[in-house]
Amino acid sequence: TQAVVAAVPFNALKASEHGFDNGISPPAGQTAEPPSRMTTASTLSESYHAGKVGTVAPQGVNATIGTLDRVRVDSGGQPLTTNQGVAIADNQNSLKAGVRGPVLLEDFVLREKLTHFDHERIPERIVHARGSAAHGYFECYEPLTQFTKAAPFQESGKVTPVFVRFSTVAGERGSKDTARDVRGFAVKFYTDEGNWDLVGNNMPVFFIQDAMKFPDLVHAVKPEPHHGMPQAASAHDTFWDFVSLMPESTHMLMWVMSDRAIPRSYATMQGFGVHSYRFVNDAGESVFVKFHWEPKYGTHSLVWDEAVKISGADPDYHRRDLWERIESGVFPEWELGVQIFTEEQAQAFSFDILDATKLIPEELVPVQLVGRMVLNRNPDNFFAETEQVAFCTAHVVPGIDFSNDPLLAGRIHSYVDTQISRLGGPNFHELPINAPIAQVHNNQRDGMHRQAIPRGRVAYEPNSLGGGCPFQAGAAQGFVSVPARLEAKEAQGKVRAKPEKFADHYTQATLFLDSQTEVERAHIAAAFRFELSKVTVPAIRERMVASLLNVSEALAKTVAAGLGMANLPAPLPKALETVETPEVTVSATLSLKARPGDGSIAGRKVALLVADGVDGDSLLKIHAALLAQDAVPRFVAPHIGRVVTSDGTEIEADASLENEPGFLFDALVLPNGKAGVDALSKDGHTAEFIKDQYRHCKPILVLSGSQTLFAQAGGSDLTPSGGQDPGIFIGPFRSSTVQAFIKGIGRHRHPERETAPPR
Ligand code: HDE
Repeated sequence: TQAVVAAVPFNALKASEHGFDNGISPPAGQTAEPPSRMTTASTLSESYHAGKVGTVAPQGVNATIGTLDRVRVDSGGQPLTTNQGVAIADNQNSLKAGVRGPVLLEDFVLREKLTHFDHERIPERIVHARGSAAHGYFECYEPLTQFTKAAPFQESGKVTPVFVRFSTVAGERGSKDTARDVRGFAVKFYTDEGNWDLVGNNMPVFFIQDAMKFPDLVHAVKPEPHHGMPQAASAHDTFWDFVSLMPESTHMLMWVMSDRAIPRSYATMQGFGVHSYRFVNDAGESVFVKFHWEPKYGTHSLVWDEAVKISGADPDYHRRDLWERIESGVFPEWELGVQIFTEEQAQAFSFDILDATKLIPEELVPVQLVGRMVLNRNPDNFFAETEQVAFCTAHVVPGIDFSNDPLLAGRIHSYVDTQISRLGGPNFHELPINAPIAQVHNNQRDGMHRQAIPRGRVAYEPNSLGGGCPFQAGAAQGFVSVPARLEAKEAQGKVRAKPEKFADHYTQATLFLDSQTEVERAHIAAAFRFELSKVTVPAIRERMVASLLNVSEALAKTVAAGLGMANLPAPLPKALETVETPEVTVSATLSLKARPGDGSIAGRKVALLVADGVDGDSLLKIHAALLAQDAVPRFVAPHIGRVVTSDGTEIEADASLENEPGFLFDALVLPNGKAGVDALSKDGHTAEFIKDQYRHCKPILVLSGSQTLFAQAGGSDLTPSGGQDPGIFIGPFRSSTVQAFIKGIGRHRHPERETAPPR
């Protein structure tokens, strides 16, 4: 017999956590020894010049991790102490006046322990409370000095450490990961000229145009204030009441009702800076820039039924996925893209680039790839790093500047402001995860929780007693704001108003919809139907359909029919009847179809169903073939533990049909071996497992021995229109079939089989 050990997530830097320092060998190709030195810019730059970009990822070590070492605590082999370092003799019993007597006030050990515990929660983020983060690095491809003097873009191969946090927006800290929602995509670059936070989302536009409306938007989407429901969901009256009265949100609603709002993984989402920013070069010249993150593994989503089921079986689905990818060395990776354009170009566009509800079609301004970002290390402590990290749009470095986007203006204020109450004072920048690598020297002093010990008697400038230090850096070294040009109209005086093009609320909503495939459009209509079906006030549903009529009559009609509306309402009056002709009316790159990534199956979870008596040989070969491609094959059996195959081989099942249901996997293999298949078919979970995989359009490999099992669960290799289903692979065990199956997993999903309602 031969024992097969399941694929354990493994990080060489944390070998002890996986028991690999106890005489067990790490998986092939991995080393239990941490690298002996830090990965530096120059070592990566060598690999870049050797043409190895995209293939060399340093094993979880980077410059920020080094600076965090000073505060890392490792208690291995140490006695328990109080916060004063006094060793504790007894951690079980409080100090009493006799065994049955009262507890004494002098018990400082008990009191310290309870007091600290009583205060160990901090307020959660007002929005984006639920999130997960990782360390990594950004590597520049070619110098961008022509456009910007920002430190990360000055040399090819230059590496800048990053910490990245992904999040949902509406749900509370403990809410499910797979809610229909926007995802935050916040990147902190620890550049050698100070921290730069690019605080973006996984969608390129936003609900509102002016920061003035943000508290209203958030109050509308959060649980309703009288009863605190629903959690992590926009499907309720107040959200739809607000957005149906705010037609500027229509474009964003198209994105949020699309599958983009239910990503498969943080590693398979695009990211966007949303606003127009500025690049500024050494000569002080500036261009506009929009930032894009393009995932190496493609942009992939869940389907709604799947997202709903996952939220019950594994509310930590995205957190777990990010963690496991990094622990197992399949590092999430993105390329940074920039759309660069001038003030003159911007003025000619049919839309306003200061309006965060508009995107710039890639056909109009192409996306240039300027570097890549790799996430290669999980945090050591969730609270100290993921919870305490403070992203602020105000954190920019020389070479990056703001545009006049009025939404951005509010953000520049709000993020610093919120940290002061969330993290308990103005010194949050000293928390290790927030501290820049660049040195900090100024005359700011004191405040709650101050860590630094500034020396000397001088805390003012100008001074002569401190030799004039710290001195003002001047324009050559210091941050200089771009003297942005003011248009004549804007110079007229103070106004509370918007530029006219902001009032075109529908053109780009239609652009997005028209750029989707038929399946994607069907999902958008279904999402509107579902969300609005949860709205109890008919007038709100009608107003929303009236607004959709301005986007697409077909969409409005489908949604109205889905809501059982007898008559279509009149279209909502538009703020602007005549709009400028858009440059682009269909942008293929807005469809997920255009974003398959590199086609690899790295990180995908594949279930191989097993029970006593299955054919082991074929399954072990399939398991090995999947592992060789960095996928995560798991043996799933009626119970966890030992399964004995027909030839007596022992397989260790690390998941059961009950504890990891079918919808948690990206693909399915049904085995050969009569006794095993019979055993599986007796367990009702098997049919559910197959049904969900089938319904969610996942690739399924059906070895001949399971053909009946598959058919009994409702599976078929024909599509509803009678064609061959490209995601179903039925046949005897052959390596060509396995290869075809692997290719099918690379395609992620096979919507040809989908019907609504499901067959
Ligand atoms: Fe945020 N937002 N936001 N936001 N946002 C916060 O800051 C705010 C907006 C985004 O992982 C808060 O530290 C205002 C757009 C992300 O820690 C808060 C406005 C975009 C994160 C705040 C916006 C974002 C936040 C809550 C309109 C995409 C999570 C806690 C003017 C470009 C960062 C915190 C993390 C978090 C304010 C609009 C992205 C309250 C006032 C547009 C990714 O300060």
